[in-house]
Amino acid sequence: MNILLTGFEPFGGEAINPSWEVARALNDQVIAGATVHARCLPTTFGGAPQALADALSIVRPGLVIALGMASGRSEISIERVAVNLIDARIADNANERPQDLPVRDEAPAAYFSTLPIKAMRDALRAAGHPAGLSLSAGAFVCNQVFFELQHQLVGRGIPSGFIHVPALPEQAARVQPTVPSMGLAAQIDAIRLALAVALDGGESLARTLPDEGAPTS
Ligand code: PCA
Repeated sequence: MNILLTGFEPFGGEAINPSWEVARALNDQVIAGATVHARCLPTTFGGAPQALADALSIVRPGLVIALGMASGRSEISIERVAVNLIDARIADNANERPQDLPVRDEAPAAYFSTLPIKAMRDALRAAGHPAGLSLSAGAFVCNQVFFELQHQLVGRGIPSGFIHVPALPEQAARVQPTVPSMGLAAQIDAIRLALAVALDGGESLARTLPDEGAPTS
């Protein structure tokens, strides 16, 4: 079984995006018998949906988690809902700033994550990772990709959803006042565990973790 794990290229003037650093660190890892395929999506409204569609058709995943960075969040943020709205607060990497538009015409107002989000949150917390559920993935490219992901997979029975990760310490250190941050190693451990729980449908951690090296922190 293949897992598609996406991250984003840096945006908003940053030189690094932890979402891609986490995804690329997990690329080719085998988790509970499933292989992680990492893909980096462009942080552009014009390019991200097609890049996602291409990744889905090449990887043919049985599980998809898209990652993005949310500066200012203090925990691993498991998103519950994607909304059919684009309202960019800043310019994307193509210098576009679309506002008050639907992600897709003639699509529902929102889609829910189809991941076992509460089991994921509980497992992350039990393993010592700050984690929570979020009711908004924003209205920028991350929400667009989350909405596209749920739309493209509707009715396919493939669990999919979105997780926002905090800024890295080195990013937080450059902002005054500083924003919350989480080190890359902890983010990687947390997302590896999130994938294991998602694969398992959240039923039994004991069955999925032993061979794959549960996070030690
Ligand atoms: N975060 C942005 C887009 C890319 C990313 O990593 C967002 O939250 O929309």
